Amino acid sequence: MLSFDEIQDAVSLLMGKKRFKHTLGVVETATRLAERYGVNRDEARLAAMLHDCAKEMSLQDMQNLVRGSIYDVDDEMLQNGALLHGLAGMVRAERDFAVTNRDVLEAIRVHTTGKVGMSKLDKVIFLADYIEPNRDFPGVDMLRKAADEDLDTAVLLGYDTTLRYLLDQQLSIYPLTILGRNDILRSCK
Ligand code: DGI
Ligand code: FE
Ligand code: FE
Ligand code: FE
Repeated sequence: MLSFDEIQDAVSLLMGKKRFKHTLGVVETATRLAERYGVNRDEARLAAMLHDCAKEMSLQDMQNLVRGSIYDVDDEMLQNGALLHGLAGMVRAERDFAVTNRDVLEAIRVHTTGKVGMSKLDKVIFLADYIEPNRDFPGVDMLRKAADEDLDTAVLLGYDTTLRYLLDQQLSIYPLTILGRNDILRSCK
């Protein structure tokens, strides 16, 4: 069994300085949100530490990593590292970091798109990734404030920020991003 500090040291070698700093920010924010919303703190810390562990792999390495995983991957996800690094990170967390907790692995897997029926842990990681202290984009302060008040409302606001960004950049919207957004919208009503 690797200790959290051993995992942290290994993760620091898998990414550049900036992304590692982001990762530590996600750990800090996820821990705080976990306490606020009654999520297991150690699970949140571990998922946060590993959430981007595959982000700096080449697309081809990510593709090789997810080959043979039980999750079927469609072509859009397979061709886009921004979409694939969650699943690749999950496989890496399980294979190279011996993570066995399914809830932790799932939070890593879905941290970019979310999904229909997110757990509280999934939401905490999704949101922490968005609002950690090193993030700076228009609207981040509103999102931080929302995250202190209501988890679902903040996740919805995160989705809507992503969707606006994707539209502005004329990027493809992955269907699960829409399904996840509509699902959390229903929870907010
Ligand atoms: O890995 P991080 O940069 O910390 O954050 P992330 O895992 O949330 O990834 C954000 C990136 O993913 C950002 O460039 C937008 C992209 N993304 C999120 N949802 C979608 C998406 N890209 C496309 N094409 N479609 C989506 O639905
Ligand atoms: Fe990510
Ligand atoms: Fe995110
Ligand atoms: Fe991230």
